[in-house]
Amino acid sequence: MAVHWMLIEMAIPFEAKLVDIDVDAQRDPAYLRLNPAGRVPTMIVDGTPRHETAALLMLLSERHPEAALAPGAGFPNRAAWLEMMIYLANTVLPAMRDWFYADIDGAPAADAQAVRALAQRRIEAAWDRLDAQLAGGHRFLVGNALSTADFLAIVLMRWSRNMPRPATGWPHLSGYIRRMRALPSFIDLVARERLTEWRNEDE
Ligand SMILES: N[C@@H](CCC(=O)N[C@@H](CS)C(=O)NCC(=O)O)C(=O)O
Repeated sequence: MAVHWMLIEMAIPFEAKLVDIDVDAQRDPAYLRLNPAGRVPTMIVDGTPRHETAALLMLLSERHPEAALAPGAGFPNRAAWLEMMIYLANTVLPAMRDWFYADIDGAPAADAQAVRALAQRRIEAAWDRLDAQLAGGHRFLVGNALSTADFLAIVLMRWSRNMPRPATGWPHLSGYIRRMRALPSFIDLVARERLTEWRNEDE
């Protein structure tokens, strides 16, 4: 979803193909040839399949500097951007994976419950950190400009919508989420993916 959203935001031509994980399409032999881990997303760039959401967002921003979705090397917010991207990819995404896949990834039921409890603590700690980041009138996560980090963060926040404490419950995250969901690219994304939850009009 984050990659799809950023492609729409950048208004560059692309072809999207649904890999429906609800019917295990990620384990289809043809898809496994593109992504042997059997995970989504995969983005084919110049004929080569590429993986890992955060890397794909960073790659897109690098290949399309005119979209200005990442501070370039040597710019003042470069370090903060790298730090935020790695934090989201390295800390928040794995905790989300643990929350949603504790059973599937192999833990026995009792252990899976403990894995999920730890994941929940880590996810809520992330919302604390990101909420603090947005305090004081900051509109975006990095340097007050829209960046790849916002696309990834908002998609992660969306995943928390049915968790015990969704990200929308944090005071600064709530306004940030509303602003990001009002972007024309998000509205377009929601229409293309036929999403019916977590839109501004739903809350
Ligand atoms: N680190 C990978 C994680 C990818 C991932 O876990 N994707 C999930 C969907 S959000 C998936 O493919 N699930 C299906 C499965 O694991 O079978 C990334 O950031 O792209």
